[in-house]
Amino acid sequence: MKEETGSQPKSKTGGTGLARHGSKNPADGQPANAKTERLEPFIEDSSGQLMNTNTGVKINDDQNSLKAGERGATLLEDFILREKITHFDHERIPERVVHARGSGAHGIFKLYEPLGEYTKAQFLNDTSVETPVFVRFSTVAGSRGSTDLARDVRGFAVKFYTQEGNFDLVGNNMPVFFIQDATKFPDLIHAVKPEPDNEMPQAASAHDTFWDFISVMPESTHMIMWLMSDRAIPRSYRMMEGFGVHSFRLVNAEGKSCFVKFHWKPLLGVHSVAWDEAQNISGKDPDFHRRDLWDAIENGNFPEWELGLQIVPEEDEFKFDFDLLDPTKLIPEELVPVRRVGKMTLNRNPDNFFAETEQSAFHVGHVVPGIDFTNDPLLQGRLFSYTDTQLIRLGGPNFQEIPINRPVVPVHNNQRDGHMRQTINRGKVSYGPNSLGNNFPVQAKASEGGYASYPERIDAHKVRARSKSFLDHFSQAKLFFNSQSDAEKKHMIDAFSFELGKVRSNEVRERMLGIVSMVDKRLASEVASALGLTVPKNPKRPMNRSIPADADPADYEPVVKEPSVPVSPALSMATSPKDSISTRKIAFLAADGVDGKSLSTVKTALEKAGAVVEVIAPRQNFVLSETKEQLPVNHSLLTAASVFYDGVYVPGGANSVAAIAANGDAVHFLNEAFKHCKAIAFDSAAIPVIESTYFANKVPAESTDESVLREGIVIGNKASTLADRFILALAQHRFWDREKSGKVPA
Ligand code: HDE
Repeated sequence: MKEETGSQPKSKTGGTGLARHGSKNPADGQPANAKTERLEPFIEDSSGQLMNTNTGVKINDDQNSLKAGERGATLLEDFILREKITHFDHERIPERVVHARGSGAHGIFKLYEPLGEYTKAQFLNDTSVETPVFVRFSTVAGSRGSTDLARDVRGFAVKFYTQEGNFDLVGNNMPVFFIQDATKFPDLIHAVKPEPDNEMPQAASAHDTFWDFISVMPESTHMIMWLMSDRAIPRSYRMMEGFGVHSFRLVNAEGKSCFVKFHWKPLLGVHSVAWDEAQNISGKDPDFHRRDLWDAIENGNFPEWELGLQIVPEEDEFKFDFDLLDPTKLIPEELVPVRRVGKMTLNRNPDNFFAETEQSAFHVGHVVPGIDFTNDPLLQGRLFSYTDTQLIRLGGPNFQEIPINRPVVPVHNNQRDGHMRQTINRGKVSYGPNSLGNNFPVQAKASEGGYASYPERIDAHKVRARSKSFLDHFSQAKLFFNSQSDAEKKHMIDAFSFELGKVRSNEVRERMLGIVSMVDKRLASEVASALGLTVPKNPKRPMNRSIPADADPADYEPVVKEPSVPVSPALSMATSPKDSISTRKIAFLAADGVDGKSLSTVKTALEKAGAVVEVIAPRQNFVLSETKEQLPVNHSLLTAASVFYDGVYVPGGANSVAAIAANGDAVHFLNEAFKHCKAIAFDSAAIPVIESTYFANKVPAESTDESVLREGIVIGNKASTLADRFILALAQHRFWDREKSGKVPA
């Protein structure tokens, strides 16, 4: 059939690739590894192959260029050398202007219940379908090679390859944004990127231009609270929430529409690291999140999220005391609960970072019938930006033909040619209407799945203006701050103190203190005291320079009001479930002479509970147990660091204990784990190690369940009981109360 020769490649199995992609593995009922069939025609595997050029000529000597004599000049004639070097010279493409640093993974999405009441999107109606997905997580500000652990927003972009075309949910790990109008985005990004004169600092918001901009943009206040919270330093991509941010529309088969906010809820809970830890990780393993995601998938610990929807009936648009179209606002879960409608499982790492992760092109405008937009002015601007940016980054208009971006359905339209066109369109007809091609490809009726935009009525003046309903900049910032636990609040005070501490302009710092005082007086005064400044007396009118030239500033005066609900527990990570240690990484510190039983009983128990145990010793390869058995070692104290782990255990064995107690790196390891509020366990025989730590006086002579839940430190002489208590402690993630007693000088 001529019309079937669209851009969708045929797989080796003859289908269009994804028909069996991600199907269940009947043996264990688990989702099968996201299959590569969709990408099969593009996969190159060199094993067992002879080397050849890009034109297919076999290469005889890949070690020497063609020369005039052994010591002679290289000849221009050497087409093999020129091809190789030319290709190499052009290996890099421009990195993304934002979200340059990222990591991707394949997976599947499975729906729990049909949602026909709200949307006609097929993949949200058919519970028997497993929709393949590709997900890319990212930071925003840093370059492609920057650290994963920067204090930053994380991108959370999901491409669903549905049978009705690709749907991209291009979200973040925070539910709101810095600005209300797309036109301010280039300014925001210029302010946060390294400063243009000296290109510093890399992947950091702690500098003058960022805070200068924020200090005259009160609309950023809510987002700044999120950015200064621990949400900006996640423990893992696998432990982050995701948010579509804007209000979108769902439209059902009858054409009825409702508003929707999209959420991703991680099944491992939402967890973060400590700021000092983040900075350490940035030095010791800048690929920490990338490695964590990769390793988890390689080990079969497939990360999972539930898709959540907050649905607001169309008629309730004005029911809230904030504007649903304002992207600096969230809908508190207490007002509209999040309904969990399906699950995403990431189960396959990419084969090739560049071809898949780097070349993936997400676009908030990639929607399918049943999903539509609202007039959120930030969303509207994004609808332009994402295609535009690919034209330079991926080099032309055919980026949708790159394997990772292709839909799973064949493409038939009259678009032709262009840079690097892959599709070979047959026939003479590339226009419509036509008669020579029987008018094919023909438009699809709505009943045939044709996309019809929601016919929202708009009757308005053409103006450049900000809606008055967008002027409340502080109420939800307050809601966020008030909903945090004491430890989370303390971390925010520290984060503001650090970030503004790195700013050199006192004017900027003071303006920021004024803005922060609109959120919480104590927050402002504690930050002011860390900066050696005072909170401005009359911060009622934070300076707002985001005002049109001819506007009356009174029209842009922020509205000061209280939040719709006083607190929202869902905004705090302290309320995240703490009942599992699945995939947590635990370090065991051991040396020659370790008590093999004390090590293996606890190891087996932790692994049974889903944790990953690594043995760390003064040297690589192995330690000898008390009974001279060789026990494998994963890392030496030189290549490992406490910041890579969620907890530490010191097994018994007199010689091992003595060696660990006398080893400065091992003691530092423990002190640092204590400082970062992690669960720590000791075999009772490891008392000499305890004595060489800073926190010796915090370790109870004997543990009880209560002491463990309070202190996070476990000691015991019965390995099985000790393991149970250690599991209890590890599941709490962190014991932030330790910070109250002053910092450990680790
Ligand atoms: Fe983006 N954004 N953005 N953004 N965004 C890009 O597209 C843009 C915004 C988000 O893993 C760019 O392909 C504008 C909000 C993610 O490949 C670019 C505005 C949210 C990613 C772009 C926004 C996002 C991007 C850069 C304001 C959360 C990474 C490279 C109107 C809901 C996707 C690219 C990936 C990437 C523009 C605001 C999320 C330039 C103009 C709000 C996760 O097109």
